[in-house]
Amino acid sequence: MDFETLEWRIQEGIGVIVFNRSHALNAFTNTMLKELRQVVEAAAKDDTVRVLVLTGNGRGFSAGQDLKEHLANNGALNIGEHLRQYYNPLMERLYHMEKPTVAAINGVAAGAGMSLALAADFRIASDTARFVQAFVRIGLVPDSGSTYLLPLLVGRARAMELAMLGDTIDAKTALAYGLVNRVVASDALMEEVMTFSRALARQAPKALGLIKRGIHRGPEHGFDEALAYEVFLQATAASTEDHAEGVRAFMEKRTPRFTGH
Ligand code: LHQ
Repeated sequence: MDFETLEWRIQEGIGVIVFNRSHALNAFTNTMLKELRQVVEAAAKDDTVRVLVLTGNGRGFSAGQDLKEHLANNGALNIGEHLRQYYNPLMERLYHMEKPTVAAINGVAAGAGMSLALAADFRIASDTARFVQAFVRIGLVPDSGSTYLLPLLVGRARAMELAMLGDTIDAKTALAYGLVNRVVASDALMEEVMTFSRALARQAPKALGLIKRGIHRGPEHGFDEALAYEVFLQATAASTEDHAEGVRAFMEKRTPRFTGH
């Protein structure tokens, strides 16, 4: 697959999407949003992709909506329609993808660029990364999932502060807030992300997809419902060949070889 605004490669079972509009800090244009959706859908369906990584070229992860394109198109498409048509389907596909997703945050993540990072399962940030809920700075509200994911990750008080003041926080603060999993030296970012992703790629793929479903469902439902849902998820996991292989490998004192079946 060839793209105008992205690079895409599969390496050792890890799909890597690289945003490639570095002159605009990888701000999202309509073309880029369409291409992102296409590549995320392809990655979700491709069994050779065990883990999906998202990162950016240059000094930005993504600055969110390309405001120059937005200004040029103003009137042609209202914001609500823009979100429904471009952002929401992308975010839904990324969030619900039944394989692990890792945002490798190489630089500034602003507005919907930050929302996209929040929709991944893991965030590994370079020490040069910055985060800004830029929406309020232009009189807008957080979109693309931030009103839901930000308070889940950092708690309501901090989410309110970030969303209402629109201040920029650095990687160290993001780690203290629980917004990112790890902070690493900028020149080691992709190496660390690949090591982390290889560890995920060695696990049983169906189990990871089911774990994600269980954890996603968790907070909106009560404990008793979680117990009942775990019964369904576990029965599904237990019916896989990978489960049988995992038990066999344990008995034989060897590393399991998981195939995704
Ligand atoms: C940009 C952008 C950008 C274009 C930097 N667009 N060029 C959804 C639906 C519909 C409409 C509205 O929005 C949404 C959701 C959203 O995402 S709303 C939020 C949109 N994003 C923003 O408001 C962030 C705007 N950018 C910034 O505040 C700063 O650029 C940040 C804090 C990200 C980085 O600051 P600096 O490191 O100081 O970089 P810079 O401002 O100098 O930017 C570098 C270049 O990138 C510059 O271009 P130039 O030609 O002057 O070198 C910027 O114009 C361009 N750029 N963000 N969103």
